Amino acid sequence: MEKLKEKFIENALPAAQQIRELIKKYGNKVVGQYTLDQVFDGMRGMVSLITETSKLDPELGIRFRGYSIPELRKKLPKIPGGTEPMPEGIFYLMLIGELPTYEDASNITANWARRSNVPKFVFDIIDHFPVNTHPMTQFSVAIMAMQTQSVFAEEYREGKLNKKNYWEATYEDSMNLIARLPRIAAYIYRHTYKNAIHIEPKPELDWAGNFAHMLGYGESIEFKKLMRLYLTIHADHEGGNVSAHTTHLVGSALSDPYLAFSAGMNGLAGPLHGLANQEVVRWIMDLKKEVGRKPTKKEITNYIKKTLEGGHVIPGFGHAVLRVTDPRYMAQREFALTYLKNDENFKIVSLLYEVVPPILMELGKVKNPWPNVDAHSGVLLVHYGMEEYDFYTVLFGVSRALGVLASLIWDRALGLPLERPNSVTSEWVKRFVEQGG
Ligand code: HAX
Repeated sequence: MEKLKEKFIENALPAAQQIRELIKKYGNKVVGQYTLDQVFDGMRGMVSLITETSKLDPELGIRFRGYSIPELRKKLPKIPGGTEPMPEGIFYLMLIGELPTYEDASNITANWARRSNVPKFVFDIIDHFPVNTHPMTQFSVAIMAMQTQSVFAEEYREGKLNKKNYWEATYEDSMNLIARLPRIAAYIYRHTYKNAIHIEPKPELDWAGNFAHMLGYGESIEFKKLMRLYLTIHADHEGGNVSAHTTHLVGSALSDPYLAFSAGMNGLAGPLHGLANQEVVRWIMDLKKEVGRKPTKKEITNYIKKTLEGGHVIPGFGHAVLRVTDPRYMAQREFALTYLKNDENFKIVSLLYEVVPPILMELGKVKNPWPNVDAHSGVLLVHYGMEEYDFYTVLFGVSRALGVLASLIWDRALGLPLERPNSVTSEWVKRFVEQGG
């Protein structure tokens, strides 16, 4: 049996037992109360999900199994001579709950390389997309197409699955899926933007390094570093965000990981979620077109005001939970300060950091005026020549697979049930308040 699977059995199965005992003993404890506002406000702040892989603190930002991003940039394994963590390491941490050694991370590299063969019909399907098909649509369809390979779906249909083994078939599908995503994403990129000239994988490289290579940026050591950082920091943001929650919700119907993850990707493709990264760069480029390559603070202020007056949000700013600058933004800023300090787009991003928050604060309604992860990622990619903005959310999706699929394996190991909250009509609400609540 694979070492990673053994380790998961060692850690997750006793945890599942402990949780069952906890629920038996404390199942009737009141966790919290919620207001009518929250019911109409997208369930903000209601504790209603279990997600083991990470936890978001409004003031401190994301913690992966308790570790912050700056800590993980130091503590997660790196390739020999490398400076950024290997995404394989954060997957191990989220799945197992312990920091991996370099050997643990490189075992995952080899494991994913073994599983990375994408069936030809998936490429054929991508080949038939009109090139103006949004890359996220191609990505989601390609994931769905691979569903024919689902171990979970096949074993379930054949009656081979016992509830106790759901996690194992979910593990197999999730590992296969994660292993194949970089190839699929790179194929979509090259199909859409590089005249369908594809680049064969180099399985001897680490997962992120090989992805950078297949995209066509393998010559740049810095781009590979950026991919390792990018794919690590976008991996998870606890369970309530749209992509994580959707994957969990669809998975709760025992839809297999292909169905569940593809659904999650459709949520990530929304402009209030992952699509914001392409929106940010487009907005910055429009700003440059309108006022010139080196806008002043005053010109930026006017542009922001015009965007708001047009009834639009400022992309890359604000967050449903965070109340401080996103640590994922700061990690990318540190990267930029090291490698592209004089880049003109980075300078604009830095100016926006100074100019946007006071303007959003002045509106009086924005709960978090600070930049989020998407405010920064695009200009880093543009710096290395990746200027196809519509592709950016696919990169986010490849990374997000690590967190949401590790969570899905945990969902099945913990035996979490079908998700089915209660819903009411607004008529019901009116009667409820009229009768004194
Ligand atoms: N620009 C202008 N107005 C904003 C704003 C922004 N960046 N952020 C919030 N607001 C507005 C909201 O639209 C809302 O206005 P109305 O009451 O008129 O509807 C009001 O301020 C209160 O919103 P909030 O409670 O502060 O924020 P929400 O939890 O409702 O929304 C969002 C959080 C991230 C969706 C929001 O801040 C936003 O639209 N930001 C811009 C898009 C963006 O960057 N999205 C990516 C977020 C990170 C992520 O998920 N990445 O994948």
